[in-house]
Amino acid sequence: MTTAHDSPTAAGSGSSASASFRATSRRISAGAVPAERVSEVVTAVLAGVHDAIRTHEVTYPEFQAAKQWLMDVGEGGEWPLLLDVFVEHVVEEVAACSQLGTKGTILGPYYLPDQLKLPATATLPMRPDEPGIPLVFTGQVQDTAGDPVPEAELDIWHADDQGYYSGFAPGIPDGNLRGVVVADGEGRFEIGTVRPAPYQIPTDGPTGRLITAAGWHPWRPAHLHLIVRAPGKRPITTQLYFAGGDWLDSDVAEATKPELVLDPKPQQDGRLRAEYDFVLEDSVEESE
Ligand code: MBD
Ligand code: FE
Repeated sequence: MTTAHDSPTAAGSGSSASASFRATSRRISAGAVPAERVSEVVTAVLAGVHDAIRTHEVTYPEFQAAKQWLMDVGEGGEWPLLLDVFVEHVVEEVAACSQLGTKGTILGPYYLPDQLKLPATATLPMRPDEPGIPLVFTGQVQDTAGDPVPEAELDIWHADDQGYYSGFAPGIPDGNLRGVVVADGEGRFEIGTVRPAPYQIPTDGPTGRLITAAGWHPWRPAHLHLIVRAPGKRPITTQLYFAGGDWLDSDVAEATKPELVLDPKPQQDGRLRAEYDFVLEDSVEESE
């Protein structure tokens, strides 16, 4: 548990992602996946590990250090963080290879379902003194023919001006900078928020220790997370980034795409304004 004295950078964010994952994801029961599938995928994963050991002549001390670190990842509750940062982008690549319309990218560990429903023109829940540059995010949800999609929902969440997520970093009110915006009859929306800061993987947990040990950097570029959904449409899970922002070309989670970059411009009232139109394809029947 975190205390008031902990910095919100603490491994707290990474470990509370474990509790959130357990609370929100369905468990696949043993036997639900055919043995052939388990065998072929696990054999391939192990072959990759074996190959790395041979190629790099991994030693006993290195093997024992790896074991220790893997135990720390579990005990520190950082499996969701670690896997979403280093693996999810390839799962998304495979899942989305047939998807038309707006590009998707990874969900990440900090989504929380069932947030406040808001009208098409709305301001996300925020503290009275919420730090950061005010941002107006506006646009339209369309279908692949370019027609407006009524009843579209934009489930949006993002880090604050310090890079911290409500529900995961301590000291931020529940639901801060999160909401489900219901677009108008023409699929249009106008969302008031503040510009998020880049996100730093907590440096004090096992994921951060790996990053430090390898000499990598722990940053994701600033981003808005969105799930855009509408009746009869295939939902998209995506993120939008900011042109010219730090780490845009070296995201530790490798989740940026050139189609997903906003270019906000200052308006007369001093707020930044960014526009983005989403394109949803018709949903196919459940294939899972
Ligand atoms: C994030 O904010 C995030 O979006 C991902 C994918 C991983 C870690 C932190
Ligand atoms: Fe994020």
